[in-house]
Amino acid sequence: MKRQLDAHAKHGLAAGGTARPARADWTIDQGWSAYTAADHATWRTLFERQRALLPGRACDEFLQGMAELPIAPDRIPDFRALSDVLRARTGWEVVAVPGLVPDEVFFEHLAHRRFPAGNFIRRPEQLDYLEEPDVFHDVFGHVPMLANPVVADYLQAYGEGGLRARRLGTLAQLARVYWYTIEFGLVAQADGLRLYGAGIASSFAETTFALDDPSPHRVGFDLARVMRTRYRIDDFQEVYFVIRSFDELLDLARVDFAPLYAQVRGAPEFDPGQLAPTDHVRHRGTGAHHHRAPGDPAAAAAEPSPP
Ligand code: HBI
Ligand code: FE
Repeated sequence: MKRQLDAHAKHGLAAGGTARPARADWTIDQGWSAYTAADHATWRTLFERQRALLPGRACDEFLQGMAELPIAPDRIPDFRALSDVLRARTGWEVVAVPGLVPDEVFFEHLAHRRFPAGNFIRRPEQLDYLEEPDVFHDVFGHVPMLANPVVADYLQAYGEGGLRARRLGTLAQLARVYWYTIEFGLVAQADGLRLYGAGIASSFAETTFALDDPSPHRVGFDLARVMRTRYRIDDFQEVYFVIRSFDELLDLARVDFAPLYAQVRGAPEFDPGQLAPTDHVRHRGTGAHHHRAPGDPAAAAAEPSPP
């Protein structure tokens, strides 16, 4: 199964134990001039195939952010130029990191409106498979939404909430909220469902799977429900949660999670493909993608196609 694994795939393994960063906050220089022509060509390939899919699938805010920021097909963006524009819009900047960083370092950056982005780009043979977030996932997937004031505040609140959740022992619950919003969120627009999650927006195969495929459930977002829902890191999601508008994220940035953690603690968890009786089900998935038998010829057809 080829797919883009996200940051959380190696949750906790980020620091590795061996690597000792030169700077305490794990930032490095992007090293923009060290990118090769092949690196820029990989960026272009990834960019062009997403660009063809996103109109009508990415939410208006994503497309607007992309249009306003210096993110273009011809080259990997220079984080300094990108940060100059982003800072003027929402006070965020993009800083370079070598890959996954420890949770507390990640949260500390977000809490200060710094988005840590991998400076490396995947190899050409890895267009659809990646274990750590690279510059395409981080910049193409995440940064356009950071030009939106609501998402900008929400992500900062997530960073602050992450530091609290570490102390409370509720990191797993908080990480699910991040996963099902910032990474794999859908939003209902006037003309239908659109993606805003970076894990979808940066994945060629999941872009169509999340929106067009009958297999996954699409369920109205509910905070306590999401906190109780496990997620897949090795395949497409079995369920996508749909916000009605970005005002719902704005509420999330303000709500005190502590009473919710108490409510959720001890409550049964949901498997990714399981529906709850109280769900607002927008689309009941067939589950065909995840339930197919290995070697089933129909399954092969359901595989994401290579680039
Ligand atoms: N580091 N660079 C990077 N990017 C992430 O998305 C990231 C991370 N470290 C930890 C982490 N994500 C998650 O495990 C937390 O959101 C829970
Ligand atoms: Fe991500």
